[in-house]
Amino acid sequence: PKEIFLKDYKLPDYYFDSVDLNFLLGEEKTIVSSKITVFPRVDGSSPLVLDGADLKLLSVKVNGEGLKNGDYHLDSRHLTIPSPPSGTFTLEIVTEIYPQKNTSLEGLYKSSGIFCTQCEAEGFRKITFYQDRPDIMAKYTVRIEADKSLYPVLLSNGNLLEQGDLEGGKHYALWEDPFKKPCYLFALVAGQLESRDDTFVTCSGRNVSLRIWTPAQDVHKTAHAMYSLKAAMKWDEDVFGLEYDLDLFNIVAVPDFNMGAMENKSLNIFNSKLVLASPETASDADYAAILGVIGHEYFHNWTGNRVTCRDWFQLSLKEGLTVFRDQEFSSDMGSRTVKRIADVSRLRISQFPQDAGPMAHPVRPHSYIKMDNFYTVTVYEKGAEVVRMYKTLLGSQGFRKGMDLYFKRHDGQAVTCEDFFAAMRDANDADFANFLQWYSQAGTPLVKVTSSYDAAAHTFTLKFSQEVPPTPGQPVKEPMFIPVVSGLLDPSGKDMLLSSVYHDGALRSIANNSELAYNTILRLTKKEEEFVFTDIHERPVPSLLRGFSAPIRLESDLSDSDLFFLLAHDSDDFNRWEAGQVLARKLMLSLVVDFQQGKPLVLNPKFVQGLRSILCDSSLDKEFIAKAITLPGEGEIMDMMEVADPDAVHAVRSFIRKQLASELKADFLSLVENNRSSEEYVFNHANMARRALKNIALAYLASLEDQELTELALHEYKTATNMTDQFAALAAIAQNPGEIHDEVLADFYNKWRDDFLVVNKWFALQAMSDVPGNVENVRNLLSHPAYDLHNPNKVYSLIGGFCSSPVNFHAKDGSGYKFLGEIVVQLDKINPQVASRMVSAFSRWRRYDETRQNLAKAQLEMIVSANGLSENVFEIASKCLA
Ligand code: HT7
Ligand code: ZN
Repeated sequence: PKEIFLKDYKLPDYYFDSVDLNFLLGEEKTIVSSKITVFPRVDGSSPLVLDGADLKLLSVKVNGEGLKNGDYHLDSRHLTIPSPPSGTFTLEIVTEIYPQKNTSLEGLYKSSGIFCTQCEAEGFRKITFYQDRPDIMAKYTVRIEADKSLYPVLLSNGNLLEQGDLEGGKHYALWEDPFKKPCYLFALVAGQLESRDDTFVTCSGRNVSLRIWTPAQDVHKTAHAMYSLKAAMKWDEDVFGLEYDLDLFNIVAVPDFNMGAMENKSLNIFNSKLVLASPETASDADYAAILGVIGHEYFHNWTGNRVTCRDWFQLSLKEGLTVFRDQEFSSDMGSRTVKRIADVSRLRISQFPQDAGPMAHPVRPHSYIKMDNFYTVTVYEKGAEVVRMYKTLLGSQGFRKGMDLYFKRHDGQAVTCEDFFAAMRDANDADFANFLQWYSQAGTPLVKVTSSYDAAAHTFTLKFSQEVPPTPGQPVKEPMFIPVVSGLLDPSGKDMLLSSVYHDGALRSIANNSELAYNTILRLTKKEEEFVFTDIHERPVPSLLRGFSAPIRLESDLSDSDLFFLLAHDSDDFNRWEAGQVLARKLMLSLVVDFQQGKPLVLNPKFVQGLRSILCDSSLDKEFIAKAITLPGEGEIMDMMEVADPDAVHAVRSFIRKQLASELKADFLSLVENNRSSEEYVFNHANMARRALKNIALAYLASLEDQELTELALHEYKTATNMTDQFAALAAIAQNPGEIHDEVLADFYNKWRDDFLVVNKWFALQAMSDVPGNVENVRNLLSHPAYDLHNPNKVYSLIGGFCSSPVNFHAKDGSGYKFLGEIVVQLDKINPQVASRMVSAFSRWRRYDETRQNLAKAQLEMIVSANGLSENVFEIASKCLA
C-alpha cells in the first residue's frame, strides 16, 4: 500500500468550475453521468489524472468528442487523460455503479431501502471519476431520476430547481448548490421518507425551512433533533455572528452509517442513533449526544464547508475547531463544569492512550495510508483542546476577533492550520511562541511541578519541567508552549489575590487586570522554568491547570491533604473534581500493588470521608456530585502502570466500589429515594442531574449483591417511566449474574425487540459484562436474530462493547483476542472502515504481560497475513506490530 505524505502536497494542475451530475437510480445498477468544466492552473500540457474505485467506465468525452481506448488510460485507481486540450474544456464521463452491493457504506449505497451517500474522506471516487481532493471546489447541479413509488423523495445539496413525473412510473428532481464545494460534501438521498418541518428565522430576518427526514414510523422521534438544530442555529448567530446561508436545511437519518453524521452542504446525513429520540427509548446520554452532534454538523456549515481544508492532513482545521464549537454549545445549553469533566475524561480515556501507543500521530498527521484511519480522537478531541488554548490565551473577545478575521480572509477557500493560526495571531497582535508545535508534535506532554513557600520573603515558587515522550517517527521532541491557568488558595480555602509573578528575570504584574486577579496564565515554553509569586503572606495550596487549560499530564508534589483541601474548597469546580480523581488514582494504584502482593485490601477512611462530604453538600450540582463519586476507569489506571494488569485493576476497582457502597449505604439509599423522577421526562440540566445522581447511587448499591438492594433495583426497573431510569436499573441488576439478571434481560429484549436502537443497548450491556468467560455469551449473541455484522451500530455495540471490558477482552487464555481476530477478518470483507476501528482495540498490546503480548501479537500477525486484507485494516494492524 502507498503511504501519502504531507510534505509531498502539490497544487492541482487542473481546477473544476462547474459539475453537472445525472443519476439514474435502478434496482440492479445506477448510471452516473458527469459533465465537468475543467481549466488548467497554468497553461501547459500536463495529464489530467482522475481518481476512481469500483467503477465501470461506460464513456469519456472531451469537448463533446468521444475518447477512444488509446486516448485515455484506465487502471484500478485512476482514469488518466494524458494530453487534454489547452484552456478550458468540458469533460463528460458515464459510469455504472452498484449501490445495492456496496457494503462498505462509502460512496453511494443503500440503507434499509434508502439510497444515500457518504463521500468524506474519499468516497466520491466510488461514484464517478473525479479529482477527489478537497482543494478542488466547484459548483454542482444534480439531477436524480428514480422510480416514484419506491423513491418518492429525491434530495441533494442546495436548492430544488425543478421536479416532475416521467414515463414508466419514474420521476426526477433537479438540485443546484450555489456555493462552491469540494466533492466530499456532495450528497444524494432517495427513498420513502417523511419529514418533520419547521422554520428558523435568521438574525437578518430570512426564513429557513428545516426538514428532518426519516421513515414515516420514526418522524415522531425527531422533535429533540429539531429543537437541537434550532438551538444550534441561534447559538452560532449569538456567539460567532454566523448566519445560515441557504433557504433550506435538510437532515436525513439512516440506520446504516459508519460514523455519527456527515455535514454535506445543506443535506446532513445522520446515523439514526443521533437523530431519533423519545423519552421511552433514548437515555439522557443519547439526548445529549444528539444535541452535540446536530450542533457539530450544523456548525460545519462555516467551519468546514464555507472554509474547508486544503488537504486531508489539515482535517483538524475543521474537526478540532468544530468539536470545540460543539463543546461550547453544549456547555452553554447545560452545565459548563459537567461538560468539561466529560470532555476531559474522554480525552484521558481515549486520546492519551492513542498518543502513547503505536498509532500516535500529531493533530496534523504527517502521513497516512488510508485517510479514514485518521478520523481519530487526536485529530478531533486533542485538536479541540488546541483550539481551546487559543481561546484561553486570547480571552473570549480576542478569540472572536481571530475567528472573524479567519472568515474574512478565507471564505470560499481551502486552507491550512497555519492560516487559522495566522488569523488568531494577526487579529490580536499576539505572541504565540512556538504554539504551532501542537499541530506537528505527537505525544502527551508530561509536566512535573514542585512548589515551595518562603515565609520570610513572602514568595511562593512553582518549578516546572516538561517532557514530550517519543512517538513513532518522532524520537526527540522540542518543549511545547503550555498555558497553565493557576490560582492559589489561602488556608481558609479562598482564592488569594495575585499581585505579580517573576519569570525569566522579569516581574509581571497580574493584579492590574481585575478579571484575572485570582487566576493567572503561566506560559511554559522551556524544558525547565520557574515562576515566583510575590506578596504571598500565607502558605498557599496551588490550584494548577484550572479548567484543564492544556492537554497534558500534570504530576505535582501536592500531598493527600492538599488534594483533600482542593476537593473541598477549590473555586474552580473542574479542579475540585480533578483533586478527587488524583486521590482516587493514587489510592487505586497503591491497592493494586497490595493486591499483587497478596495483601488484604483496606480502604483509606479519609477517602470515604472526602466522598461523603461531597455527597452531602447540598450546594453542589447533582451531576457534578455524580461525576465526583465516579472512580477513574480501569483503562486509566492500567495506563499508569509499568505492566498493565487487568485482573488486579478490576479486583481493586470492584473492591473500592463495594466498600464505598457499604460505608455510604444510607446516603446512597436516600439519594435514590429523593431523586426519583416525579414528573414527565424533560431534557434539561436539573432533571438530568437528578437522574444521574439517583442512578449512580443505585449502581453502587446493587454492587453489594444483597437481595434487598437487588429488589430495589428491580423496583426501579419496573416503575421507570423513561429509558434513562429503566436502562440504569437494568445495568445495575446486570452487574450480578443469576436468575433475576436473566429474567430482566429477557424482559427488556421482549419489550424493545422492534426498536433496533434500544436492542443495541441490550447488546452492548451484555457485551461489556465483567462476568468471567463472557466471550462465549458474546459469540452466541453473534447468531442472535437481531444481530447483523453489516450494521456498524450493531458492531460497535457488541464487538466494541466486548473490547471495552478489560477482564474479558484481555482474558489470560487469549479467548478475547482470538474472538476479535476472527471477527476483524470476517468484517473486513464487509466493511473495512468498521473493521479497522475494531482492530484498534489491539493497539495497546505491548503494555501487558508476556503471555498476553504473545497471544495478541499472534492475532495481529494472523490479521496482517489474511488474504485480500483492506488497506484500512492493514495500516492499523501493521502499525500495531511495528
Ligand atoms: N466530517 C464527518 C466525517 C465522516 C466520515 C469520515 C470517514 C468515514 C465516514 C465518515 N462519516 C462522516 C463527520 C464529522 O466529523 O462531522
Ligand atoms: Zn466534524
